[in-house]
Amino acid sequence: MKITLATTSPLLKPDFVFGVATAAFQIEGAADSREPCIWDTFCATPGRIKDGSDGLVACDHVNRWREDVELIAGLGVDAYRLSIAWGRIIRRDGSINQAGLDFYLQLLDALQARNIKAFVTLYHWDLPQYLQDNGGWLNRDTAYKFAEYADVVSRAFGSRVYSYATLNEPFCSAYLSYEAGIHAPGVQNRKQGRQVAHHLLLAHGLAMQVLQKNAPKALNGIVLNFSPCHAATNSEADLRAADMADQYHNQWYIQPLLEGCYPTLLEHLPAAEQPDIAEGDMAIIAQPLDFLGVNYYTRTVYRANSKGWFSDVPPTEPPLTDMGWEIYPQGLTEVLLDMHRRYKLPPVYITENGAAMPDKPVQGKVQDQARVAYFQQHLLATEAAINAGMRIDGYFAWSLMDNFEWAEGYAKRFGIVYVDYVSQQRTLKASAIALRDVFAGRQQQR
Ligand code: IFM
Repeated sequence: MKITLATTSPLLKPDFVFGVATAAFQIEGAADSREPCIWDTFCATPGRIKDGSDGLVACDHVNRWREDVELIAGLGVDAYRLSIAWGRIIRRDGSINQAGLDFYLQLLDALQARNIKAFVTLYHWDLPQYLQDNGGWLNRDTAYKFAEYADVVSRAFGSRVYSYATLNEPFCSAYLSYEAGIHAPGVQNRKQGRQVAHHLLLAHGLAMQVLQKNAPKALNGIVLNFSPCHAATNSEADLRAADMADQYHNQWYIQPLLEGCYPTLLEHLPAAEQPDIAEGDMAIIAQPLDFLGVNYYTRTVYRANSKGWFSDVPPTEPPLTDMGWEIYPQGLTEVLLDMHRRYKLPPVYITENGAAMPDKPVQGKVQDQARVAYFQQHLLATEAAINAGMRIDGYFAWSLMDNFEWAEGYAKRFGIVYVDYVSQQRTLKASAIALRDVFAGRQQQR
């Protein structure tokens, strides 16, 4: 099966950026050459990770980065999205780990030598444990520490970086980590979740000021995840529940950035459960953005619950991915056009999109046709948003290769490249070949 785009597709225009994405903790390994992070602690806590695994070796990328850069270049992408491990750069005593910086500098140089744009995310969930020991994201001071880290990185990397994202999916670092308790550090506390969200957004605003000063030519912004929130029924209660979920899970993160305020839902929360917001915070948060990264995987359905709040209704009907997430490509067009209508947006990049599938190599090949179909449908959904008048400048497949899928461990495979975790052999799946063909066809037209 191939991925087919019409020759007139806006995705085939010369400036549209195609890339693949990864994140430090999920692929790097080499944990002994960085500070421990909250995910190391979480992994070491029995019962937290489904397969009992950890990120100590992962895809051994720190030792295999040369091979991985060749792999990326071989796909014919324009860009590679990676994240930096904070604890590989700043030690517990506050000193700078030059070896950690050098690792990324070599990687960035190798990408630049191959004309691959580096999209660098500063924080993809791996908070150094030494900061967690001091309160982590509940401590307002962590936001200022983040700006210092952004300063060190952006000075060291110079012109090697095409784009910086401050945070990846602050919803996950706040809600999944502090309310749902399923991500590190595994807390279940509503007030804390909201406080963490606020401090993350503050950290973003402070770091944006640093990035615009140190890297004014880079595209500086943030990556948020979105899921359209649909009502389980047409009842007034369920429709209201879906609207609350949308405010809480989607607008809570984008509205402060673009309009300097939280959604009105905040005012309806009990005072004791509202975040503390210091004078001037919202102005810091609402720094102008050069781009907004949008991560999309699925939609979510909600019903009203007896507590006047909302509960999600997990999907049961196929098509589902191996994560149990509904395959719902039209939801991507929906969230994009919804924010296009609501906000004055900067240029948008789809910074993550992909699917976990139960891949198995057969005679050395991985025929992940369902993933090929997933990409085909979601590329068309992106195209539909552009054709409806929205500016979207790029699309990144999640993920370059199979990796540590957080609380799911290594059992869920999102890669377009199959990783054998025993031999660390990488094998292109059919989806990688299909995407490579799209990119190659495009090069020929240029
Ligand atoms: O693997 C994650 C990634 O780290 C952040 N976005 C969602 C992906 C799939 O769950």
